[in-house]
Amino acid sequence: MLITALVLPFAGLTGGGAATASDTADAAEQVLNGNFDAGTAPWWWTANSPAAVVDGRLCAEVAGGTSNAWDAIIGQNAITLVDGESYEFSFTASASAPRTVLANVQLADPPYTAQVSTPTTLGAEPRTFTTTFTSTAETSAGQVAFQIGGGAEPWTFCVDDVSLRGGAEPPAYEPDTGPRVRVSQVGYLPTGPKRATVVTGATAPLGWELKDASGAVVETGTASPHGLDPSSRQSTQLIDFSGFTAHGSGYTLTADGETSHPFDITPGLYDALRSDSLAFFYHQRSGTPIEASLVGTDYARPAGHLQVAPNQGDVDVPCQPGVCDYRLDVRGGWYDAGDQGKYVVNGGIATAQLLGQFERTKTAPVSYPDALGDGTLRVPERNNGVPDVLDEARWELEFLSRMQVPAGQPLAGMVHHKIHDAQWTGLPQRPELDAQPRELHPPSTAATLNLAAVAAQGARLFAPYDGVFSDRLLETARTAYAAALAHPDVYASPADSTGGGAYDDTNVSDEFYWAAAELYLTTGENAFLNAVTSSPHHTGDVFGDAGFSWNSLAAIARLDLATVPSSLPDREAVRASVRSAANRYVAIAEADAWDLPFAPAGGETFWGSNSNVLNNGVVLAVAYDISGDTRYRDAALATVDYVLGRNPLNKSYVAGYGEAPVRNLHHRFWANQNDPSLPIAPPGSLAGGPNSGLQDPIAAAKLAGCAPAMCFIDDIGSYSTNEVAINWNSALAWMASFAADQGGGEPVSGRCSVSYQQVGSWKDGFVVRVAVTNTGVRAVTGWRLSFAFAGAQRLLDSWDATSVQSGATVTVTPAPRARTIRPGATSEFWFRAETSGAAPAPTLFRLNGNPCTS
Ligand code: 9MR
Ligand code: 9MR
Repeated sequence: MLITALVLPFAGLTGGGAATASDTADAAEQVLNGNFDAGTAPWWWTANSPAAVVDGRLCAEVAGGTSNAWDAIIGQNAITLVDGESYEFSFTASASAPRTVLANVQLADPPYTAQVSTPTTLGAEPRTFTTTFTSTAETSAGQVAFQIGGGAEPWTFCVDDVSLRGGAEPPAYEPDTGPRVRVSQVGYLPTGPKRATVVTGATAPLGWELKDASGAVVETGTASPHGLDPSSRQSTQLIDFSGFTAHGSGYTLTADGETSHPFDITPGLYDALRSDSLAFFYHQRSGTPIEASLVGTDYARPAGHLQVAPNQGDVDVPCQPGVCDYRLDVRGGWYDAGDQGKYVVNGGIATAQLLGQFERTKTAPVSYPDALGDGTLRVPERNNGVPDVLDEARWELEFLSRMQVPAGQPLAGMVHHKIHDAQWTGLPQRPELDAQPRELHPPSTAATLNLAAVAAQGARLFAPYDGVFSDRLLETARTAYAAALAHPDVYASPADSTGGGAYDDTNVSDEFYWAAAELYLTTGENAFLNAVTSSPHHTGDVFGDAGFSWNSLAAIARLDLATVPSSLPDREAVRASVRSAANRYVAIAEADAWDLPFAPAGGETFWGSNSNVLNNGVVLAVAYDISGDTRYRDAALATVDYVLGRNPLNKSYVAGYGEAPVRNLHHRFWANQNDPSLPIAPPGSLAGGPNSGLQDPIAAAKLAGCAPAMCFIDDIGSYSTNEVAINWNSALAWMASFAADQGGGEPVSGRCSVSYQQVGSWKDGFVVRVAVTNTGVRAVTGWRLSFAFAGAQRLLDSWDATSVQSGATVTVTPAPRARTIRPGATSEFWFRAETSGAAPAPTLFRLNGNPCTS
């Protein structure tokens, strides 16, 4: 970085305890969080001087061996300076050994012109320095910078009470919301719903025109006035152009004199999003190099947290003082979010949604299992014979298992709630350069049940690919569940949020339900069935209007009980409960200006709201999968439209997607806004989204008074609106996969029916008779029947057909004499299979790829 420092005389600078009284004392404060009460944001620093809040001050460990003052900087950007206005700049600072630093108010970008650049000599005792100046710059891109480089030896710089008073009140933040016609900036499926929202004062119905890329009008219509939308406090009208089904790119919608961002209409619309939203998880991997060959050079980085200096974890990690006296190897897993903590409760839901999107393809008629198969993702394990989405989930399952308290220790079988830095690191912070000590935090019942649930789900899904791993997962799940029963109320402390998030939760009845459900679906055992059916969640309302998240897991349990094949006695009631929730969501969407099936309490938005929106989409998608009712599919897809730009801010909340995507996500490595040599978040990364709680200094300073759905700012400092997180991207990935599957159009059903009957069994196996009936009007010749085993079933042999098992999927081709099935005729075959655990009959059979009734 090149800095042109204009060195001012010492005049105006006073050292000592008391600040000079000045007429700027009551003037507007331009520095945010100058006393570090809100942590480190929005302050940033160069990688060679990592800083943290210590005893209420910001302290940086400054590396030695640099030449220039500006080789190490602590700074804050986006400072507004007004030409001709006078300012008072003050701060309190100290140094571990006497040093002279430069305290600057300057331009953040070339030519970095300084208004003040004061050589300031610091000592061990904190001293307050004050200087005044009159700005000669007019900018909103000013910077306060402490240039602390240039020393041979490392030292510690501490600063507090940084203030820059004067000028005008910082200008009110005005989001650029672009054209008032709001569409999904990515586009629409030819056979799917196509709806848009116009923000307008007009009360009479507006005419609209759909234009193709050449500007030719291809469709016209009239919008429906919707009135005031409380989420944005704006008046709206709705456009429905679902009737237009041609394919193409570069379409625009025009209404009320405004033209939307361009969008596509194509069946493959969501294919890239399906893989990019999953690639996010590879990017977030800890304990392995992120390879340029898979992600490109911008995103490649060395392994983080493999105990290579300066990293202090995660291979041999102690507990927080007093928590335990053993150490654990907890390498691997995914970093949670913009921070580099690893939290079992959040790892749980994210893993469940990756496993779940794969498991869905075994039962959902409109799904394409191959799209999630081996070789579909940019992961190191591609082409290992295991579907890549399962490889990605395994990366986290291995980590989660390592968090379990070893046998022989107090609380054996319980799971440590989390592992993270002892102090919060700031931004940017490359994982491999994090020098903080890492610590295990106490075990919790919630974490233990998260492991029990996902290990049990993993056990059934991995059975066809890796029996040893599957058995190990099931053992882990059983141990965890038993430990949770023995210690049912060990809660993470809400106060435990130094250096990492708390993820506290004192209601674990939903986690108990979830773990029991997954264990039941995997084993079929009565003890787990009883725990499921006796849980208050089994018949309670688990699908809230505000969606589910990391601390409300009963919905995931219910969705799996509704879809994964099992002998659950009240399975039909469970499936009906998903449909009735979906009916309610459809009604909410019908009343909403953005067709959004989301109604948070009091209309307020909250931390991570985008994932709750998408999770309501997940419930609707499952309702569609089990019923075929396209009203559910359409309401589900509206949640994807919303995150892709059809929203009050006209912002695509998914990096790299749409015309106006988020760029400055809160992330310690994708911290381009703070350090231009670092990348922005990779395509497919989802922002947390609107949060009317304004829980970070940037949001608090810039968004006061915002309408709930507009409480969002694309600034790296706004961690309460603009962070990424594994549990948010897992919701996006689930929905992207569902949406991509819808691009293939309506399945051709009603042409076949299958009867699958177990006709004999022995200790570890069974015999099945399968009858395929042609219910269509044409003969089927050269047929192929496929289905997926839900659990550990393994095909041994078959009669009257050739059957081959690959992974979970069995593909059957007829004996030569049975090649043709005439309309109304039935072809039969038998097979034998081995198994352990529950061996439920598959519920979805496809004849030549098309779903049959069963
Ligand atoms: O940077 C942190 C971010 O990754 C977390 O999501 C967020 C919530 O736990 O916290 C951020 O860190 C802030 C912390 O919560 C409070 N102190 C200030 C931290 C940022 O400087
Ligand atoms: O997603 C979490 C949200 O529900 C909480 O309100 C918030 C504050 O506790 O924390 C969120 O989780 C953050 C976690 O604490 C630390 N890593 C980043 C997570 C996403 O911001």
